[in-house]
Amino acid sequence: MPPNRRLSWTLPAVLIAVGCGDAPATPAVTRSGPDPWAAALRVATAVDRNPDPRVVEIDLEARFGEWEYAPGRRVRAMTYNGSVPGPTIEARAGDTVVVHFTNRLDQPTTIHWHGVRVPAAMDGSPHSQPPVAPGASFEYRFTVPDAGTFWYHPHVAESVQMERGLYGAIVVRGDREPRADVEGVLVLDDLLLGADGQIAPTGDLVEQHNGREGTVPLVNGRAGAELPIRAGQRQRWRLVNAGSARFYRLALPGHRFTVVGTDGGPVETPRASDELLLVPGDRLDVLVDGTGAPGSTPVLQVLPYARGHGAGLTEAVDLLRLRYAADPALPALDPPAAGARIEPLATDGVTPRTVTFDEHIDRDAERVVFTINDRSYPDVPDIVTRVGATEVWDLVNASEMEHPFHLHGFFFQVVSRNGLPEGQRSWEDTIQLRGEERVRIAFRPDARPGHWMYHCHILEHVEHGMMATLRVEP
Ligand SMILES: [Cu+2]
Repeated sequence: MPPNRRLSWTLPAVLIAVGCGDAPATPAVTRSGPDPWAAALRVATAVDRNPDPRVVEIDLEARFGEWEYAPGRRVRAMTYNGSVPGPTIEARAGDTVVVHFTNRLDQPTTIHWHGVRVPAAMDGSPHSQPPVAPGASFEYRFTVPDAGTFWYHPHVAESVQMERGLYGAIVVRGDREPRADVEGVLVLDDLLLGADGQIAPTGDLVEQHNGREGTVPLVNGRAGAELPIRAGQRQRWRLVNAGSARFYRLALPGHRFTVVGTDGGPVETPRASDELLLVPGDRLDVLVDGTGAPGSTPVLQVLPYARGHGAGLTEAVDLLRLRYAADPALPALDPPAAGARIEPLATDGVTPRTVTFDEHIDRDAERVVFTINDRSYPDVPDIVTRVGATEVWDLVNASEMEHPFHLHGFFFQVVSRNGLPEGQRSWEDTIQLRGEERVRIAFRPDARPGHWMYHCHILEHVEHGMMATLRVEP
């Protein structure tokens, strides 16, 4: 296997700094230690069977399996290659990724490469390909042009297949990465268990309306895991929200997060924050400096968050305990260097399109209906544009409930929220859309024509119609 791909889980931390843009101030070897992700939080790396260092070629199989989410606690699950999360796909920006996918489930599925700028035919959406039938195979082949943290999951029966374990992380490294002593993915999710201890079947109207929120918080598919850390150490966390409907408002008492990346890769200026918010589908790339005392055990918490109609957490929940080694503190590292320049998209003269998200209950049919511009998928008229045209969309949430917005294929910039300019420029594919909020976004489709979905990333809302198509013509 190519040596440049195996940086995150199995090698000592000293190797992670190799090739980074930030020159180490002190020899990295003095800072290395055991890999904190080696035990409870470990996620396997997808095995690359192609000797070409610029090609990552892997086998991926969706199959039923047992998911041990806590020691001795197992549920029947859907897995990629037998594990939850599925193996992390690691590559360098510009690499070609080839995935030999086989569906061993009893139902059709696809894989969507969330955030990766793939050709439309590889996007795994309902317009990209017929679903892969049980027993059938499909070869996904694309390049990964951007450094960042992405993820993969089905785009068929999402609220069943993703809830049962079908998701995995994608880590793409660039030439300039912020320096950290150790790094790893933290994929967030939760489980809702039935009386039999198994994953609860699809719920009632309230669950269909609010989206499923589980009672067992998970990090990397495990409940109650601990993350070792050392005082003074800098950890890089690649956070992915793979939950159906949970909004993760995170805080770690006594610590600050430094955000170095969002959905589309590095931010311009790393920014310190006491809290993070990840809506479903979202990613954040953060540095956590070990400002705690040797021997202490601070807890990463999910803070209360009301997202409309009584949905969301009302009390803080413990997500992950950190365990500080007794070792004396390492010397603190300098603040991270600036990231990538993000040019603002010129939008002068572009007429914004209004895209309105709403919902109602059809009492006669006893079902909830989620709409885009008053229609439900697949009856929402396509938005049609051309490669290279600047698009400005006013996302209007006419409902009280929040609807995290996801656009396939292209990163966008948030221009303003309720008319107020957005403070920090960034590239996003999934953003918060608060109740009764109006968010203006801008993007410019590059030369990948085709049909691209946009939708709410609360899985139950997608399935009840809050999805539509952007058609990009050559
Ligand atoms: Cu929604």
